[in-house]
Amino acid sequence: MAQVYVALGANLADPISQLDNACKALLSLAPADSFSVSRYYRSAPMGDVEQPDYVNAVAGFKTSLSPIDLLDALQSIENQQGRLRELRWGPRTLDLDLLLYDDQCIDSPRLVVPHYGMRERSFVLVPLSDIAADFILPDGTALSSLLNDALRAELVIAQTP
Ligand code: ROI
Repeated sequence: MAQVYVALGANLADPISQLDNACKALLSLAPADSFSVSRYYRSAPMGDVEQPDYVNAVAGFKTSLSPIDLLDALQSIENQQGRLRELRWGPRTLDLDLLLYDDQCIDSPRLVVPHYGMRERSFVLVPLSDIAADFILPDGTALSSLLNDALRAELVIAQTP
């Protein structure tokens, strides 16, 4: 079975319940003893669209689904929870992004793994580090160094003594 990590995000229609329900649905794809989920984090929306704050988390589990079958399963959970085809960068009831699938690198029209945005997004890196602090990406980069860079990028040096 493959070890996979999925990012969860929601900012509409009671985001915490959206994440709770998504976790229940994800659990049904996995052996129960392989499933873990990070704490839920409130985060300011990334992007220029004015919208409510998000609640973000990351779940990790083992699955025997292929990457594309897993993507289909994630999209069907999003749809079951009322996700509409919204604006790009707009608010959403539930977003499930496949971040990592074992140490595979996938670059196909429907699926890019590792997920393209995960390296810079603290709302993905921080929850991932809750459940996989020592994680090393397929290209050998340590999660801890990405996290350090992402958090540093949020601050600007005003003066060096
Ligand atoms: N911003 C935050 N903070 N969290 C998200 O999950 C998220 N998802 C998105 C965009 C619109 C990029 N902004 C986000 O899809």
